Amino acid sequence: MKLLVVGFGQCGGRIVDEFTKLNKKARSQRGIEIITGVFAVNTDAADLSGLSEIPKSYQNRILIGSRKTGGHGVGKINELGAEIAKEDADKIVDAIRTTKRFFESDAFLFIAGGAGGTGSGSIAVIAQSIKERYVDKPVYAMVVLPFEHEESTEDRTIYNTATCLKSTYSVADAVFLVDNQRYVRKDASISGNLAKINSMIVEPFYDLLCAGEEKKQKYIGAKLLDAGDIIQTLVGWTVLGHGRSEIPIFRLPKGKGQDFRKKGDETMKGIRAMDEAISELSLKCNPVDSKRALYLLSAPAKEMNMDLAKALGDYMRDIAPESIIRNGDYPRERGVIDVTVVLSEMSDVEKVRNYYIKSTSLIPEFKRRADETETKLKAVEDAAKDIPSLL
Ligand SMILES: Nc1nc2c(ncn2[C@@H]2O[C@H](COP(=O)(O)OP(=O)(O)OP(=O)(O)O)[C@@H](O)[C@H]2O)c(=O)[nH]1
Ligand SMILES: [Mg+2]
Repeated sequence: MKLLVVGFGQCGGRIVDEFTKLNKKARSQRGIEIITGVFAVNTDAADLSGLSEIPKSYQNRILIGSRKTGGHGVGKINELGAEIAKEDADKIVDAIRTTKRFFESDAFLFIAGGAGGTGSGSIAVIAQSIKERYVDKPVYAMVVLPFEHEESTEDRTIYNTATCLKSTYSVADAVFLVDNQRYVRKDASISGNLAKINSMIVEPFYDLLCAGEEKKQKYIGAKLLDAGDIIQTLVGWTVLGHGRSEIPIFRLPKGKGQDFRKKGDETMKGIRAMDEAISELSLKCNPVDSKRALYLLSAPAKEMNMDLAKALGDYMRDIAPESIIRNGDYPRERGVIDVTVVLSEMSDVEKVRNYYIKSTSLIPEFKRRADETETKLKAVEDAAKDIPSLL
């Protein structure tokens, strides 16, 4: 499957940088292309210059709203981000539309941090413009949810995330939810390491996108997972994960009973990889709530067997009993068993629900603060009424 990826705001741009790297890796390791175009959209010129992989041209690094912000961002006001995106929508759509390999794209993937101003405000606006123009191509969004410490220090964090999620969900075909906090859970040392987190965020996309693009017979699985399967799976709230088990590259010569033991071993390792994929999902959620799911097993051809395929299928069925489950195998890896999991059409996502509830209670508080500021300003103005003006 080939994606055209667009990042909005700093977070979005950096993750697209990571997707650009992923495409380079697919090209050099596997000789295939999985990305048709990379774009970063921002109100902040410095953030655009800070990117490293996206081509430096103004068609790929798109500065919007420079008349309003002077190229310095919108300072967390996502309403302003949305307004600027509406004004400059044509500029963005034209850049996307005229990219060389536009028509090879199976879908769009738009990415933004929910808590900021530019990305949070603009992602849904541009998703809507693209959706109206290209009715047949799915538009997927990835919204990155803030770290816990950001939520506790600034109310805008929650409010921006809630408004971004609501608007994006209403226009995109599916929304990948990615919770920043999940990536520091296991290893606190990476808490400040956004680059590391970004590479973990894009990791599950590697095999998922590559599997259907293989042209060589020996890398095509018994059950090929292609763009059609992925598009059929992606609807509404979506999470994804990736897990891996190491397996020895060289084996001792076959002894009596070893074949049987080996098969059992592989099945265990496959299950362990799937376990990891599920426990490392991009957002904590209950798999029972998913209505569509997908898993991809990637391992050396000789390690894939019916027992392993059945064990993984049973595992998925157990955790997501109401889901339509699609699957595929990808005989590519050496020395590892990789499992990629996507859970989609989630009927309930606690974290999203909480953002909505908390923001609703914040609205009167924001109004009260705005009124208070106005009253104070008025008082200052009143006090100045007898002072002569120099203008
Ligand atoms: N995973 C990840 N999250 C990031 C990254 N950069 C920022 N974020 C998160 O994204 C949110 C802030 O969004 P930004 O993208 O910085 O904001 P923006 O869209 O540029 O908006 P303004 O700067 O307010 O105009 C916060 O929750 C950050 O933790 C990144 O590179 N990776
Ligand atoms: Mg910014």
